Amino acid sequence: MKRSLMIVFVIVALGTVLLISGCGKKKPTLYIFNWSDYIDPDLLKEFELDNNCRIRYSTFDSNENMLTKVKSSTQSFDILFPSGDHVTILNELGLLEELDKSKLTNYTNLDANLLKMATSFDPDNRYAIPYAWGLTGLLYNKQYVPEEIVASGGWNILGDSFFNGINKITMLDDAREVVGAALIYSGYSVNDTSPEALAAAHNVLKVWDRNITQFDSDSYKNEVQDGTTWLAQAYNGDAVQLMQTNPDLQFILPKEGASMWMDNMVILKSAQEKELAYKFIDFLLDAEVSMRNSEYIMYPTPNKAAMEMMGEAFIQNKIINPDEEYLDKCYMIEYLGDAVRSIDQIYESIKMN
Ligand code: N2P
Repeated sequence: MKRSLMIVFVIVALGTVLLISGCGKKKPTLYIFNWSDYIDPDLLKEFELDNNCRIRYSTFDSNENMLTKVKSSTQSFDILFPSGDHVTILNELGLLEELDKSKLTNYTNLDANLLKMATSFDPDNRYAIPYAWGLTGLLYNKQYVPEEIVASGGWNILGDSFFNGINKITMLDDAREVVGAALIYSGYSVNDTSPEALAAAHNVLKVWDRNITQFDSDSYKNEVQDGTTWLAQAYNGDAVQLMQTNPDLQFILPKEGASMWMDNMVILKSAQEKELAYKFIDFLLDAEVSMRNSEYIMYPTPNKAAMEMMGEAFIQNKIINPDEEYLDKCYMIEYLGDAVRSIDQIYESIKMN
């Protein structure tokens, strides 16, 4: 055999061996869509290595934006992390896969009480696996906001005349959170859509809006550190993440109470990699993995086995784990059906101003 022919033969043979052994195969890819700053990135790498797959991870900053993308996107996701009310919305749209719990060997790690709570948005826990829960309050930088301004400890700090004309306050880009804060301040539940409750909340928001520069759920995290923003409506765990490295940042759980939410993992009916999606959810349900993740994201997990392993600093942190007495003043953001439109309208009119 001629030397060049021999080389061609070897290359073809090698290629065939590689193809048969599967090494030439494209790795399966899992598409995940989650809130920003809401997972320990090392865990993603570990899962990829252990399962010889790739993860394409994208983030969103509000349920509304997530929903718009999921409905309009040509690229389909496998796993989403919606809040409870949006689990119901996604399910009503027929987008969710009914879960086969036999594929989730670590499901029993979940706290039975929190699973029961989750039935308010997912009856019989058929579509969603609770992931983390938290509260929304106020984050401020004490370099810029004097102690006497925040001393009242209530939501109305947002309307304080100290902030008039200086454009240093942001609120979340989230209708339920913005109108919810005004509802709580006015003495109503975040789920109250009665005309009196909404009129009261709207009036409060008109006053707060004089101080609000933007409705944003992400850039405030840098801005509250560099002085662009002094005070921001923020999720408690995101605030604690920032406070770990910046001692000027403080967080207030407003004295009137706060909104509460539970975020979840769901698999889309249209998912291309369902088996891998189950594996990923089961991986995150492992007690040690879940404990590591919670200590990274700084949100409590509904994983009871993980909570039992959590370090003292996490457990003792009153921003993440407030007393029962405070939790009694908090309202879980619930699915409101069409009534949510009146909340959206108020939010849009405030945002437009
Ligand atoms: C994580 C945001 C928490 C989700 N960065 C609020 N539901």
